[in-house]
Amino acid sequence: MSRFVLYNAPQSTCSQRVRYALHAKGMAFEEHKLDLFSGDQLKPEYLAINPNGVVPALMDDGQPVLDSAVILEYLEDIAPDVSPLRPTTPVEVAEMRAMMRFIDEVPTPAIRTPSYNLAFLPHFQAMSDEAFQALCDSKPLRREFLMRMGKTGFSEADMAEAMGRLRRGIERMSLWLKESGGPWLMGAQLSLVDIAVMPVIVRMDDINLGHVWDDHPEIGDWLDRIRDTTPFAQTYYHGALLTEKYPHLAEIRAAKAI
Ligand SMILES: N[C@@H](CCC(=O)N[C@@H](CS)C(=O)NCC(=O)O)C(=O)O
Repeated sequence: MSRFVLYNAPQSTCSQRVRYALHAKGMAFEEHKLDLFSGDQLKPEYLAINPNGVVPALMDDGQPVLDSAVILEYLEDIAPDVSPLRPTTPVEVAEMRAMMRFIDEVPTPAIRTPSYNLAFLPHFQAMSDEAFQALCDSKPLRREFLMRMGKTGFSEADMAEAMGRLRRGIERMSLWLKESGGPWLMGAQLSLVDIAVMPVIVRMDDINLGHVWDDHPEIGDWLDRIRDTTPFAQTYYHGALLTEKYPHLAEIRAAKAI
């Protein structure tokens, strides 16, 4: 059995961060794919690993390490010299962590709203009110989020708020690229900041929200650049994009490309 076991889901943005970092650092791992719509993340055996009932969870020799941003830092802590993804001076590390906090406060939670409205909602619409409420109640981390969505989806106001946050995320990335001189968000080296925000940008592009950076071509260039890295293809295997699972999103995307 491998030292590292990753409990995750192909399309989960938080899982994609961790898959990318593991591949970038050349760490072999055993992957367990959970079906989030069948409730694998809420089964007692998984809750014993992660009481928050979300993916990812990384097991290191049987010891659970939880939360994608924590896991990214953990991988650096245990293998700082293998393909480093963190700067070395305390000031730069503090700067990197502040950037990651911004990502986790602003764009990362915001991407869930359009993802649910545009892709995941049908999974809930056929449920009875009682079954839906029971599902909400069973989620340690996402109870209120799901209740706010309800069976009819997030309101226009919620969508507008999420789009505003995503826009602010794009503007901040653009500023970081300008300040650091690129090509990565902290300058010459790809870092945990790039990995932390990557799934949000890939998801925006996937669900046809790439127009948000029409006025910021440097974001499109950054996306092309990270797509060209070797760990990207290993992370985004078939089934990791929503357009690969939800045909209606692929149709919208194809229509826009004409
Ligand atoms: N802060 C946590 C959030 C994890 C999270 O929200 N995971 C989502 C997938 S990206 C999940 O497992 N959702 C399952 C659910 O809502 O039931 C992390 O970064 O690991």
